[in-house]
Amino acid sequence: MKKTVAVFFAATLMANIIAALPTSAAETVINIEESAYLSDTAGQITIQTNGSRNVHVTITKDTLDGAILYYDTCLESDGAYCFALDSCEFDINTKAYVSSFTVTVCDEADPACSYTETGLTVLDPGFSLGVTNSEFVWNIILTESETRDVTASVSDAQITNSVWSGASEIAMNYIDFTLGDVDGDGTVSIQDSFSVLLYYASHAAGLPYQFTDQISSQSEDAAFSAADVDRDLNISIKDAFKILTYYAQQNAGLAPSWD
Ligand SMILES: [Ca+2]
Ligand SMILES: [Ca+2]
Repeated sequence: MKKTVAVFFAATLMANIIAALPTSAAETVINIEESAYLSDTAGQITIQTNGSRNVHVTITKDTLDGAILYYDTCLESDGAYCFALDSCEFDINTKAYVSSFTVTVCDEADPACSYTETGLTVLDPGFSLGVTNSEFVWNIILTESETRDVTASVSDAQITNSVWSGASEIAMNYIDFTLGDVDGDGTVSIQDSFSVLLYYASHAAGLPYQFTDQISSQSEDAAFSAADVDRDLNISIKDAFKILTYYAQQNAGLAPSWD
């Protein structure tokens, strides 16, 4: 029974695994406060970040009743962050306790720069032969680029010294932009608002207008993200109005805000 369960989980993870790469330990280790939903902690994922970019982490657990949000937090300094995970979800098919998690990491300032992995599995020590804990280590490397590309090398999870472990090396390219500065001239102005209006009206009329059809010092992807100030991945008249409001507040000597 136990051997069958262990083989099943190995096969499940193998389907999601691409290649193996080692990760290095960071000096700073920060323990994230446990979710209120945790009941039988048997695993953890350590997320290592490098450099000055803030990384947003979301972890949900897959259950028969749907997804439960476990963590939704921003990692604001480089180091290693440890998230406790449980194995308390009963799998009616295998008659064993196990938890399957979905983990998403993204650049806090550029949420479109994002990586998601499903099926990160924490085994129950009581049902898995020779396993006392499940541990996963992710090393996140963020690099500025003109386009967003993500590559992930996910190791083949295996039992080492009674620990079910896996490691991932995730390289993510983010685009550097300033919210509201659509033409990239360094300021949020009425011209930026006008560009958004023009984009919205053109697309509403079925015309293939792009931000870079006008003078712009940045790429179309960067201009789009700068224009989408309410971050709904759509360019609407609301974005134009928000930029105009921001510009007016700025000119009035107030502290402008996107909220
Ligand atoms: Ca501008
Ligand atoms: Ca928008």
